[in-house]
Amino acid sequence: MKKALILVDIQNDFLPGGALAVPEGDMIVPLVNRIQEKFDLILATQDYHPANHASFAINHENKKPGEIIDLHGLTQVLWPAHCVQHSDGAAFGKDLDMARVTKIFYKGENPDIDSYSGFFDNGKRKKTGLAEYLKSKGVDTVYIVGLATDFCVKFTALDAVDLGFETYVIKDATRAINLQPGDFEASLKAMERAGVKVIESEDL
Ligand code: VGL
Ligand code: ZN
Repeated sequence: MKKALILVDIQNDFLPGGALAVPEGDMIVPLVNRIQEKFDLILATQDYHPANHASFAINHENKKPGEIIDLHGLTQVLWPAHCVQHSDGAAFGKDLDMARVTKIFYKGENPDIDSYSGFFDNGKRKKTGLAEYLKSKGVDTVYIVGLATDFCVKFTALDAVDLGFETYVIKDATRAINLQPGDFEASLKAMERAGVKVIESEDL
């Protein structure tokens, strides 16, 4: 069994003060740093949007963040502009230990489609290369942490299971956006139903 730890989108815009701040997002950082010693392979995803990205409310007339639109046939939540390429908001949190991260997988670079999963865009049209990289390293088990539980962590975990990886989400090393109250718990349940094992960091 070869295990990898995947750090999902632990970027300034998802941390307090960021454009799409996840409540308590900063609280996972010391924990994520601490658990890294348990893994041989550590990877990160980085939400990395061009300024004209279609997921930004500002790029649509008369739309506000939180509204939902149909984007080329896919349901799309509109977000505040966030994680714009080369901006400080797109950078990894300054207290996040990146020294042992061997590869970063970018997502959300295509302006016409959003990308919650670290593996594919939301239409599953294009791969990020994460699955192929994990397989090339002989990884069969992935542990997922980061932001946000109810979006990028969830879709990364669901795809990981689908791709045949034994998949764990370390619940206390994630935080949710909670557009609706209860989205954190609902997303954990949805992941469990799909075969993701939801654990606490103390179970490692
Ligand atoms: C995310 C919304 C938009 C996430 C990324 O990382 O969970 N959520 N872009
Ligand atoms: Zn995004």
